[in-house]
Amino acid sequence: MDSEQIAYLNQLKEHLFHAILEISDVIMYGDTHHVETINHFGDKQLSLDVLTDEVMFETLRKSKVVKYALSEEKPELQDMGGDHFIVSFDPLDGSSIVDVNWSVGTIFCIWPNKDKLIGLTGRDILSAGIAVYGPRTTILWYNVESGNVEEYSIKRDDNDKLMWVRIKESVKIAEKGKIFAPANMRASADNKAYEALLEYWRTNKYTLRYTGGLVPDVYQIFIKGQGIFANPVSKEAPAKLRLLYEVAPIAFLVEKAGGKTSNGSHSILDIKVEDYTQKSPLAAGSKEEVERFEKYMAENRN
Ligand code: FDP
Repeated sequence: MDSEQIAYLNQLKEHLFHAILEISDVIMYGDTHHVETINHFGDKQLSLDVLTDEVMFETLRKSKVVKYALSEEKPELQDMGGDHFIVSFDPLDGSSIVDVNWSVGTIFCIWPNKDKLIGLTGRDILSAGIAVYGPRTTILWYNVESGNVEEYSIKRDDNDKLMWVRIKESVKIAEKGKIFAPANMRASADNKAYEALLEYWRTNKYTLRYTGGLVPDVYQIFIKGQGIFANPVSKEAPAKLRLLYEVAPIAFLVEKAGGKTSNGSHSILDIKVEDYTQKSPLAAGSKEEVERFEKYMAENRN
């Protein structure tokens, strides 16, 4: 990227980070119901999914550097009026666990503006970020200048204003690690490879760390610096995770942090975008753990 593009990207980063503060506020004080409701005064109350989606689109419009944006909620190109980037995002991942007050997140992915995303792969991604709304709101972000995945947290400045502070300069994922997050476990009923892999993790005394929220379930791998998140599929339990809004940005960050990703046979970053609602299996984390995942999937194809 040339210095002009980097400056535009940094401008976009500022806006996106601000959106995360706004979304954090919406989650903290917003309505956690999934359906549109009418409040006491007859006002229409929007679901958190819709509210957070609006925060993101509004932010991207204001940034003035984004040509198109699309989200899990609105999976078609929306014109944002700028020139330089296309942004795909999931404004609120984990909407089925927000009501029980578990950690949820936002995922965003910045692509070059080539008028569309069809035909691109994860190798074209310029940068990406994931924000987790837990006891603290934090962000993982890929810094194009340093080539590092960084972690940011919120602090208050002397005037009590919220600001972002970088708390880790370079997040790295080790080659192996005995933490596992087994998503879509129902697939193991008719996917023998997954059943065998679960048995491997159990008998080798891996530590189970799974919440059912993709963002916290993946985020832990960056912070603990090891482990595997696996979301294999089966005939009875097909893919649910979406390539553009979840799988590709997460894979980009994992691989930039030194980890590995797979759809069962190759890196997620080599999957070509064919449509804006495409789904994919996902394994991500420590290199050796993801290699084992691939080996099991290859040996036990059913
Ligand atoms: P949710 O439906 O709660 O928004 O992709 C969405 C997601 O959550 C992921 O965060 C999570 O990993 C996955 O779905 C969980 O799916 P299941 O509840 O079907 O296991």
